[in-house]
Formats: sequence, structure tokens, C-alpha cells
Amino acid sequence: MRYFNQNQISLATPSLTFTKRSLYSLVGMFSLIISHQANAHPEHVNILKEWCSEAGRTAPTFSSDVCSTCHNTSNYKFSTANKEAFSTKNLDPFCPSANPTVSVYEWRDPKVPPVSSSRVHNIELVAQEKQIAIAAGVSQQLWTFNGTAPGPVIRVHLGDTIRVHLVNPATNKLSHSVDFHASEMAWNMGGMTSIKPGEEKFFEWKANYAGVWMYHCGTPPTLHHIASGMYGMVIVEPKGGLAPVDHEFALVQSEFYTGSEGGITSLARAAKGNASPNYVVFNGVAFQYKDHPIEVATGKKVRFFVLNAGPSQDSAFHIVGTIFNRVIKEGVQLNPSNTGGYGSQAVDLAPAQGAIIELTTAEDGLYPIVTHAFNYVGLGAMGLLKSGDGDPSH
Ligand SMILES: [Cu+2]
Repeated sequence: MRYFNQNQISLATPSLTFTKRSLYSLVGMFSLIISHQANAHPEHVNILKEWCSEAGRTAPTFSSDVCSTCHNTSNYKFSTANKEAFSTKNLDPFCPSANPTVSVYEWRDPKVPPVSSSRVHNIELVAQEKQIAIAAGVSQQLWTFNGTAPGPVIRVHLGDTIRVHLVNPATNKLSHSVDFHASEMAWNMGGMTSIKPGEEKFFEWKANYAGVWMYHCGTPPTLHHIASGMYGMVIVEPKGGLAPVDHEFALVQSEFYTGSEGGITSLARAAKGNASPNYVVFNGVAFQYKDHPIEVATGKKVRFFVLNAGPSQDSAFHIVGTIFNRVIKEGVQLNPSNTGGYGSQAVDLAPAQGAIIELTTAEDGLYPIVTHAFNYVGLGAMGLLKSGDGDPSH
């Protein structure tokens, strides 16, 4: 696989072994439902109850085994620290949304896998038009690459060849295309041209320049295709590769101009000269990293790949309580070892600009991740970096 979908979370399979044990347990006189709860680890039950207590959810049921759900997933340990990974898929069967018309968003894992050793990358991008929650209780009919907005993070070395297979399924309504900013090619033929529903095409390009790059659908009206979710990040590592760090995350900032609930986004509102978005988000969902903080170890090296996908608003990327000691923005570099001892507080990213940003947290605690264009913080562009146990008093 040459692309990395950050949303890959294994679905749980209930364990038959555990179910049999439950049947022979001392509480066999009770119903099977109660025996599951009695045998479940208390911490698992508590996490489940907490998840199910969120707005719009039903009371938890124990008709399948919460512990086995834990132990049959790739995450294995069902702890408070990783309950986010279970919240949208694995725990849903225990307490489905009380009102199915209210959207529950799908959490996006911000971790970035390392670059593969391959020098040729076969990337399949499938245009998918689908309803997606962009905030708790708010969904829109988005247009996506591979079913998520943003699309997959694509990470390559300098000089690698990227072979793209773009598919527009016949079930779609619209033409789509893809424009890789990390590539060099004419706009009006070959790679960037649009394909209709039912069509596919292949093309390739070479990653000649390092950086954090945008890709997006360029089909007219391009504004509407970007505003509806058709964008993603390409990371081209610099010559010699990036130095290893302790944590790596990818954040794509973008804004939404919503139409009616469950409908398509508003092109008219996005197209205004003084466009005013309803939501400004990191990785496609308002406040998802406030709800589920990004966890790091205190004193360790943390690297963020940040892209402002727009379509139209500027970003001033800032993490409260930290100083960026390395910033590589659009090829311009600030190094920790610079002779003047300079640091960076916020990285300005116009639409389509990207940066590599490094920092170290000074102590355990919470560090808000924001755009310092503060009118957008209340619209969803706010997350939390949780360092250590999140409690500075320890
Ligand atoms: Cu499109």
C-alpha cells in the first residue's frame, strides 16, 4: 500500500471463547447480558458507560463482550488513553445514537506513518461523494478522496515517482480531478484534467521538491470541490530524510460553508468576497482534538506537518504554551541551532501553504492547538495537546 489512510481502525470481532466462558460462569443464573457485564473488566465498563453517556447516545447494552472487543482489536489495550480509537466504530454497537439523524463524527487519527522504503508509490484515489459529520450533530454531503476529508496523507522521498490511479465511480454525480501541488505539469492536459462518473485514469509525476504540499480536486467550480472536502496532504521528505522524532502528526486546516443539514455545502456562501465559514476545523471535524486530545510525552520531540487547505481563509498555527524551535515553511527554514537564538510563536499559512513544525513540551499539562486567527477558534479550530498525564501539578 502506497498511501496512508489515517482513519484505519480495526473493527472488533466478538470473542466466542469469552462468550463460552461467560455461559459457565458463576453468574450463570443471570441472563447472558448480565454475565457479560459481570465478567467485563471494571475499567472497560466505566469507559463504555462514559462513552454511552455522551449526548444523543442510548444507555449501554452488554449484549456483546466489551472486553473481547478490546482484545480483538489492533489497539489491544482498552485503556482511557486509547478509548478514542474505539469511540466511533467499536463502541457504537453498545450504545447507538438515540437519534440516527444526528451525526456522530468519525475521529481522525492524526498520527503519520513513516515513509515507506519504496521509491515508486502507487496511489489510488477514488472520488467518493458521501455524507460525513463535520461536527458533532452536523453532517454535509461531501466530496472526498477515498471517503474522508481530508483524503489520505501521502508521504514520499525526494525524487520518488508517484503513480496515480484516479477513479470516478459511475455512482457519482459529478466530474472530479486531482491537482498535486508537488508535481509540475500543464493544467489543461494529462494529469489534471477532469474525468466523468464511470471513468478512471492513470498518470505519474516525480517529487522534485521537498515540503508539505496540497493536493485537491481542480474541477470547476474548484472552490466548491475544495470547500466540500476534496483535498489532502503530500509530504515530500527533504534530501537525506527527516531526522527521527518521538511523535509525528498531520493536521490539515480547512473551513466549511454549510448548506442545509445533510445537504451539499454552500457554494454561494463560500464564494463571497468576505466569506464567513460556519466551521474551521483540523482534519475535517470541528473540535475533535478538544474532545480527544493528541497525546505526547513531556520533553520529547514532537513534529507537526501542517497544511492550510482553505479554500479561502488564512491560518496562524499556534500551540499555546509552546515555542516552535524548528519551522520549515514553504522551503524557508528556522533551525533550533540558529546563531541568534530565535524561535517561532505562530506559523502563517495562506491557503495551500504547508509547514513542518517541531516543538517540545516543557511539562505535563494541556496545550491548546489553535489558529491564532481567534474568530475561528470558536468555530472548531481548536484541539488539545496532552503532555504526559495532562496534569502539571504532578
Ligand atoms: Cu471534485
